[in-house]
Amino acid sequence: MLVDETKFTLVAGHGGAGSVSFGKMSVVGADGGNGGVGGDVYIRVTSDLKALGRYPQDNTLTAADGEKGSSKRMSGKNGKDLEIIVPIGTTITNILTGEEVEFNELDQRVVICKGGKGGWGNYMFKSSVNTSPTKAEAGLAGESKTFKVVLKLIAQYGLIGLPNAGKSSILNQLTNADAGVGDYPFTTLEANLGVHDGKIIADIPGLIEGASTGKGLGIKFLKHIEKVGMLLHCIAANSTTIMADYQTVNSELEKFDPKLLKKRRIILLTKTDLVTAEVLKKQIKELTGLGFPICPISIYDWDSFVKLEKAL
Ligand SMILES: Nc1nc2c(ncn2[C@@H]2O[C@H](COP(=O)(O)OP(=O)(O)OP(=O)(O)O)[C@@H](O)[C@H]2O)c(=O)[nH]1
Ligand SMILES: [Mg+2]
Repeated sequence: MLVDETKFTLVAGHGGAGSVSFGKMSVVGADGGNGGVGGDVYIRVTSDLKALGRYPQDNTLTAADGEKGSSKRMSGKNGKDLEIIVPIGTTITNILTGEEVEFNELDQRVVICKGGKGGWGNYMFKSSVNTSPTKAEAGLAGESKTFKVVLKLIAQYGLIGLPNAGKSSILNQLTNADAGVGDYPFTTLEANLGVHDGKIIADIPGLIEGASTGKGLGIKFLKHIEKVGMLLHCIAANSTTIMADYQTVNSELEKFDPKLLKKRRIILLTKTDLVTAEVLKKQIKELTGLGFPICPISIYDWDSFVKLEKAL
């Protein structure tokens, strides 16, 4: 399942304690080393949309603590860093401060919680007047922050439409994706991504009437559309109600957020091989009134994809 929301607490490692130690020969005096620095917590950005699945709600993820210092002025080992992997398009919000960080760049890697400083060993407190101090510091705690984590898809193009309109078939034709295709509604339960000419295309599960209020799979994915550059609105040509099909999806977009209607859009009139040239002509005329470019397409017509690629 695509996890697109979670909450986690990230804790950087605690600094190691400084050591109290004395060299065997009295002339050496204090020789306790410093504690190691606690591990940092990093966030790294991946193209794997399912990455949040490894962080169940309310988990606490901790980097390793720094180790204690030891005799002969030996510093403790620094704690190992922890790397959290989030999909591109993830926003994290610090629950306490409200501070937000957006991750919109592949392979971006940032420190999100700094590890605690290691404590000084007694060697560091040595002076000409006191060669045998018994004092050493405890390490400091690492930063700890709780984040709300929300993923919104980032894609240049988003395929939308009623269930069964042919969205996944188009994604598969245009890109390297291998999305499931089936002759029944809701074949696609999670968004699929493909890359065409360096641009990301998202295949968004079918929207039905009531999607904006949670019917079907819609609402989970409508919010993803906010971050999509251009909509590729698929309408099946073999439907006898193409205008109503258009309106259903359009009004769900509007109800969810009227700003979605301002997005650039191309209408893909799909499965054109299933209708006669005469019917197709009539449909194109009907849809022209909507004011969007119209692109008739069929997975059995190579030329139609060449035209679509040009349009993109
Ligand atoms: N004849 C014909 N059939 C098509 C065409 N494109 C898709 N289909 C068929 O239509 C059915 C639905 O296609 P999908 O690509 O799964 O449709 P979808 O819009 O992704 O459907 P959901 O994921 O359920 O929302 C499948 O049986 C496809 O083989 C086309 O151009 N011509
Ligand atoms: Mg599909």
